[in-house]
Amino acid sequence: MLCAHRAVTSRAVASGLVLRQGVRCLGSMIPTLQRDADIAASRALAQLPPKVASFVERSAILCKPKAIHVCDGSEAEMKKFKAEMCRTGMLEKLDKYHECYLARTDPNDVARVEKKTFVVTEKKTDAVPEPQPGVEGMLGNWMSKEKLLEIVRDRFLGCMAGRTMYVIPFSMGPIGSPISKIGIQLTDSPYVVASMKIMTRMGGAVLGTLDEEDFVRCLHSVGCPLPSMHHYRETWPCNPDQTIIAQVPDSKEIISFGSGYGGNSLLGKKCFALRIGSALAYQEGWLAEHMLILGITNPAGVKRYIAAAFPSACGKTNLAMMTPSLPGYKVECVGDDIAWMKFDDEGVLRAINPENGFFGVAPGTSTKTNPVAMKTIASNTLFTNVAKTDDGGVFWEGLEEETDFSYDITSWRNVHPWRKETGGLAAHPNSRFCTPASQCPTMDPSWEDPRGVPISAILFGSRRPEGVPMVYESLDWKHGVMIGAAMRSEATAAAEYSKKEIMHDPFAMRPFFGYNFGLYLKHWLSMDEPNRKLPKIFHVNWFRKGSDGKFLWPGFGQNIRVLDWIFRRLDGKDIAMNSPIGLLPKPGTIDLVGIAHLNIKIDELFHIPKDFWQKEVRDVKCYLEGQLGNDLPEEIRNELEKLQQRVENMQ
Ligand code: GTP
Ligand code: SPV
Ligand code: MN
Repeated sequence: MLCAHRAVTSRAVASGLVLRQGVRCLGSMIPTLQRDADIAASRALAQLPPKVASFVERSAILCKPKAIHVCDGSEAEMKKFKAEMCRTGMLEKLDKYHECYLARTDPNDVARVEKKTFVVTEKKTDAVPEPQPGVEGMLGNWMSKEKLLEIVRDRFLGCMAGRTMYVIPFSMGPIGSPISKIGIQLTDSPYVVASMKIMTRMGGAVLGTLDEEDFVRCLHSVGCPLPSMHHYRETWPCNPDQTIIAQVPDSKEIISFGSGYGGNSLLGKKCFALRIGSALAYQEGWLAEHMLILGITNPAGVKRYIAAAFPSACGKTNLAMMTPSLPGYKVECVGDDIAWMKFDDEGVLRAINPENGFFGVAPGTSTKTNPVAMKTIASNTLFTNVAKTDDGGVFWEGLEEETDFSYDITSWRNVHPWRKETGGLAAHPNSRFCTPASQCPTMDPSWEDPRGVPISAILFGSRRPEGVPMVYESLDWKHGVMIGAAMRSEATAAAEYSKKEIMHDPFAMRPFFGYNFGLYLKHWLSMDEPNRKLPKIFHVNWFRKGSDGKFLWPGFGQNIRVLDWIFRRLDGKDIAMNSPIGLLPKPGTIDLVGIAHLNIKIDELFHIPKDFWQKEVRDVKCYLEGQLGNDLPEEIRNELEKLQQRVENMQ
């Protein structure tokens, strides 16, 4: 491990990556303005470690809040905040359940905004690859430090006027674990405070373990000083025209302005655990990935762990919480969105979930598709942009069969009574539940083990309506890395794309890379070292459609049939056969016992049309060569060439 670490670090330096160890430019994006005696004397600052106090003070002088509140993370504090939000109309209590609330956002602030998300580094190529001439780079947006400084001075000056600045100490990973990392988020949104309380380990206890030289500084504002000067939904302040989400790996800073929603504002999640996380992981020799982690126990009682990277809204939460339809199998959840993984001294890849809650897609979740999630969210849950029933319950598309329609419904856009025939969607397609992981009845006993759980397989998967089989296995590690690089998926409502186009989304990380994707690929390839037990890599697709436009596979709990095949492959069973794209299940080796009545078209699910794959390889090659130019590793180029040859030779 040590020696791999050194190799990675020296390569990082050689490649000119700006994450120089030992060089710190702390707080560099927050300008030093004239001291404010009132703020300096604030009692809030006195309780903080000096470097945290200094970060808060500088930020307060810039943002000019009316008060500063250091969150202790207690239940009493949360109760107070929620009551206050109910009073102002930001939250509505859902009387049908215990301690559940609903927030409705401004209709212009409903998802992550990828086009306004930037990685800020000294050199552009530290953050994003240099595309071939004439090609527009699609693998992240770069901004210079100078430009960000200008934006911070411009947008943040006085941006919290009339509002409280909340100081949120939080830990990604269990408090005190050697793998965990600490952040301090400043925000003027009480909704963000309540959400961070669920999603992270948050509060005063974190300060006790804080290393003053090593915490991530996160500054967030909804960008609406009071009295209000512009238009937004009164109960959901935001500033969509001025929104920016910037991460500065060099100084471990995150600066977010204008949005109160999801990954834009809960800065521990995508900004920290993935963008800053992946940059640190590169530097330190580990992996920060957009992956669920699950434990699976087979009928013989053997247990393994699997990590899976699917793009946003492509099924991670549902797979991590699945209720297996095959008798004797048990699936347990370690995490549903993010994995931090590192090879240990025995050469085993170990993974932790840095989060403490789920921020899950609501529509499609039901007792039929995901009973575990339904149990998890039955109390202490913050819902956003779902619809509400007149008896104080929630409603969204997918809950029709378990909803009493004698009560009227208020849609996410506040239309009451909402009617299906005329009202459009009741819930926004990216509406979410924010709920504590500890409430999930299938949490894995080891989910908080600081050593992490041992990973035996990595799955890549996405929404592919055409051409891509339900499961195939990579030939080896290099081929597997190429499969990750070649991922594409139908766009979803999790970001700002409105059409259902098929987009490239390497490793399900396209919106989340914290450094140059060419280096990321080399980093993945470098994991293949002697004495390591590399996980096997698979690709899965639950979303293939037939000629009638309907899904060919029932999905959800039935996906265990695919996990069962994968499990048996991990045991070395002879159930796979060669194909041009990788190893496919031999006929009859996917267990379909008990679902004959569903008339699954299994041949269609595994068909690999030559013309489709000829085009697929061409598109992927063109994309990766165009996007990465000289940064495309030779190994990946070779893998693509070999795939192309095999497809050309197909009958
Ligand atoms: P993010 O939280 O955005 O990262 O999404 P995710 O990857 O966790 O996706 P999630 O499990 O929330 O699923 C997104 C949508 O896909 C929901 O509407 C689900 O109901 C639906 N879905 C999940 N798994 C399946 C499946 O196996 N088959 C089908 N047809 N739909 C699925
Ligand atoms: C995703 O988009 O992948 C999510 C939701 O998990 S958000 O927190 O908004 O990023
Ligand atoms: Mn996600």
